[in-house]
Amino acid sequence: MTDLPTITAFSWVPDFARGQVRDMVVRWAFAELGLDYRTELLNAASPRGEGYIEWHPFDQVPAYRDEQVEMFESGAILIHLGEMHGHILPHEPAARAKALSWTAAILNTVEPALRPVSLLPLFHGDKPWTQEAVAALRPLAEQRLKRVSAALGEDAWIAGDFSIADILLVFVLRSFGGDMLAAHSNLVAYRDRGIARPAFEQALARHLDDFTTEPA
Ligand SMILES: N[C@@H](CCC(=O)N[C@@H](CS)C(=O)NCC(=O)O)C(=O)O
Repeated sequence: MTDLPTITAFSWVPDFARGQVRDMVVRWAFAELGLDYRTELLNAASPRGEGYIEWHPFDQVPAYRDEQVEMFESGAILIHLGEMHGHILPHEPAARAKALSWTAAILNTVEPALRPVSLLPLFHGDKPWTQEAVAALRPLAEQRLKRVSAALGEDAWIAGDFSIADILLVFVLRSFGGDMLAAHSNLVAYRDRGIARPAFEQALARHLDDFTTEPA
């Protein structure tokens, strides 16, 4: 019998973060592929345990291991899964290049603009500078969403057939889009189409099931 691939996740996070931790995207990819995995559950209070930093240099989740490779960074893990198992990363060069371009853009261009607008009020809502900072950062986030909306148009998925780029984009829109998404009905429909996929629902159920401990 071969060992199942392993991904790391937390055994507890506060309620607001449940469904938003990034092991979600790896679980979703596995569910799309119809493949099984095992989880190694870590305490959300860092440091996570002896040796983990050698696996994940930033002490975060998810990390990933299979019989051949050990990895960290959810985007890299998704590319690896796509390369190993197809389906969620097209084989044909032009389609693959488009999916990979969007994968990088979502992580490097879209998410960094959206993230502070969504997270500053959550984590620094009590600070005197938060409102001003969010007001300053919001135009770039809105501009990025406008470009994503224009690129998607009336298509079902961002880069042709459903791919790892959609797993990441749906995750980012769902986690960080906030009230800015309402300006783009195609992005709202896109996010809802993504989270209506049976694989997303399976991944979410398993992610939530793994919260098995109380706060440290
Ligand atoms: N860029 C990383 C981000 C990973 C990340 O932010 N993980 C969070 C959970 S969503 C984490 O482990 N946070 C705890 C910490 O940073 O100490 C990825 O996509 O894998």
